[in-house]
Amino acid sequence: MRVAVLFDIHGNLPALEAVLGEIEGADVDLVVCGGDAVPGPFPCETLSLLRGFGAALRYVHGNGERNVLRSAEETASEDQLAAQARWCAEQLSPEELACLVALPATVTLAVDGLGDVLFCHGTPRSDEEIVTLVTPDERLRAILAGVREPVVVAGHTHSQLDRTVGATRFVNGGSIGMPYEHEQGAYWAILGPDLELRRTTYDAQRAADRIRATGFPDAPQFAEEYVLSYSRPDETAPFFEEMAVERDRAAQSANSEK
Ligand SMILES: [Mn+2]
Repeated sequence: MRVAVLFDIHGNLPALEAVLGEIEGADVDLVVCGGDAVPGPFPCETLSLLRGFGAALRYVHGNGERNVLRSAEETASEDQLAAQARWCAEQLSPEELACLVALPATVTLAVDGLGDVLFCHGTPRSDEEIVTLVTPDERLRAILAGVREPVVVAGHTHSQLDRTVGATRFVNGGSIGMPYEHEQGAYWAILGPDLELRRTTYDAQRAADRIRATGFPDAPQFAEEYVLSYSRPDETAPFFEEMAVERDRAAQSANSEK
């Protein structure tokens, strides 16, 4: 079996359309959406394209889908991310929201040449746990302790990765809609029989115009930061790594106070 891996689309429809064009010729059996298809500028269109794969789609939720669902039930808008999630919740039909509720946290598939592959958004135990290119082996080893699959494919930090600790290969499939990479484009992957980390280019100017024409809160900023320009992984990884270490510290001190 051969699998196309789509993470962190974030409602960037022009980027997704470009990737779908390549999937058509890639002879894949299944498509895995690894979460954070929403929120973003084109939530309905993004979910509709994914659902077009029908029975060939496996979809695990990210923190993004959870945030959209949570914001559908809250009314206060504290910050930009909450406002974006709420706008998406307002665009989606009750039926589309119900589909998001039903999404699993992980999916395991047997892939040609790679064996059992566990797909998750952040890590096997959390859709918001952070792994970056500067995560020390010891921290990654602890995260993967108890995982039986030889390969774990995740997203969440929006930069492609392929590293191995102990017996486990940990891959980040990259982000289609909001990548932190060295070049513009949509980043995704094909699994089977090898791992192919892919980059698909698309017309950034045209995409930015389409995104700006949506009602997504701060659409011009999204277009500027993720389509017309981009941050590099060596710039973002230390920032996210620090956030992860800070969270671990907070969790430990909360535990020791119990
Ligand atoms: Mn994301």
